[in-house]
Amino acid sequence: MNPSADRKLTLIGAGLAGALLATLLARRGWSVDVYEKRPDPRNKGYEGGRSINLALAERGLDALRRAGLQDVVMAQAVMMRGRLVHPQDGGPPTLQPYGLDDSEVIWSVHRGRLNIALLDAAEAAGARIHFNQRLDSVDFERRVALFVNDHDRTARPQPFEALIGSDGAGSGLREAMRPHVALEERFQPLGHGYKELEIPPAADGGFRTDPNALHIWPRGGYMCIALPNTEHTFTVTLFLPMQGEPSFRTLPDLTAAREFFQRDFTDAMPLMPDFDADWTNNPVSGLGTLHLQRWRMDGRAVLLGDAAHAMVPFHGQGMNCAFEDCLALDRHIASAPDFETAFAGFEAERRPNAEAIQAMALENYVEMRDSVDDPDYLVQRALEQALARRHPGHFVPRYSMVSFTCVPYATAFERGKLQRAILVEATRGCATLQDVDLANADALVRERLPPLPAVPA
Ligand code: FAD
Ligand code: 8RB
Repeated sequence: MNPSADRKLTLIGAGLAGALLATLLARRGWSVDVYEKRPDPRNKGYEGGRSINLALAERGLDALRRAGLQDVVMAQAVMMRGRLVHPQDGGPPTLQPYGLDDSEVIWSVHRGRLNIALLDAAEAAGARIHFNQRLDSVDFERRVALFVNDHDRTARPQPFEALIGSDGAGSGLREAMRPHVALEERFQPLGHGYKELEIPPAADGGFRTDPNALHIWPRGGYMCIALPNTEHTFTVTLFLPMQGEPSFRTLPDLTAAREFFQRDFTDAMPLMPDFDADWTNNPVSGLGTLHLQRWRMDGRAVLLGDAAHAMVPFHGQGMNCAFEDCLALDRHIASAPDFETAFAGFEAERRPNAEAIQAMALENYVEMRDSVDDPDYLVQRALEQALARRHPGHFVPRYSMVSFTCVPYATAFERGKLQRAILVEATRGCATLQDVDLANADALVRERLPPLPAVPA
């Protein structure tokens, strides 16, 4: 479709996906209005909350690059080379590199600053962002959306041509679509929740522990992680079952929480002088996967990002996937003859990929919390790295396909299964990599794995 001044697009939500998509569409010449329920984060007095960081990987970086935002974002990113695994006995942590070298790393970025950079870019491209405007309801018959300002309780009806739901996991557009479309919505709760804590800077202002890693304290049924911030702090997240032993339920008070941390996260405790305040003030939040069989209502509405496919956090791909959605939807809108065709093409392309990353994210929780110090896992991982070096562009570890390439998630998921079978088979009965018959493993790779298809630019 060729954009024209009288063909406007209405986006709901100016979060990470909404702000990026607004930039892409406005640059193509579409007339773009974005309605965001919260106030403008660029206004003074808005910030002051906790500093929350996100892991940015190649898919997200690729989208930012295409939007011309790489430099501004990367100027404030902290490199994470691998997992730094902290053992239970308090012994020294060990680094498991994510990739083969420093070109294969992930980046910790500040959510608030990233969102602001995206909002600035969207407005510079010509998009209009309306803050304090929550989508309340939609008259799809007459194509009018009702927005409410939650501060002064005023309501504004707005005519629209097509609505794009980038309004996150609690999407108001999804709710408005529900009575009209069989979305076949299913929320799969994880049964585990999370709580955020902080490691502040050291007395000399520096980092209290290694900044160039994603720290993991794996404890079998649960874990802590920590990501670095440019302010020399770390955001620590405890992931724990909601019920059972131990669980958020069995840590009813600060004394129980402190004992639990002293016992299980011994080396982390001295890094968190504000533990008591953080534990008391920060909420426990739930986690889960949102499955939808339909993301659209003919040419009138479409969902993307968390609104369409919220996932558990354990692959650090929610934002990366949402950004990839933005590139895809922009491309479909540009090439299809009408919105209905564009939205259908978008959903057909992205839904299988969203399902694949949702499944891989669930699997990565078990990998992170349980198997990272398991002997079988370690020998398989050693072989995986050996095969990755021996068969570049052919045997690519699943983590690498997900984090360092834009190979479709569904392809990464399928090839990951074939590769896993090779690793299990070739390491059977082997305690170390020296015991593995590499010639046999090479033969299995050539026999079972077709070369990895190139991803078009
Ligand atoms: P959001 O970014 O949530 O944006 C939705 C926007 O819509 C918000 O601004 C909201 O105010 C607005 N909105 C909601 N309802 C309405 C309404 N009715 N009307 C108008 N506006 C509305 N992903 C990664 O890739 N890597 C990570 O390391 C990572 N870490 C995370 C850490 C935390 C603590 C959390 C919570 C998430 C993390 N994620 C991470 C996931 C990532 O944040 C999301 O997947 C991503 O933000 C999805 O983008 P979105 O635009 O779809 O939704
Ligand atoms: N949402 C991440 C990874 C994979 C790390 C690995 C994992 C916190 C909420 Cl849990 C997690 C990863 O396999 O070694 N990369 O990036 C980010 C993660 O959690 C983020 C910070 C998070 N997301 C609600 C909390």
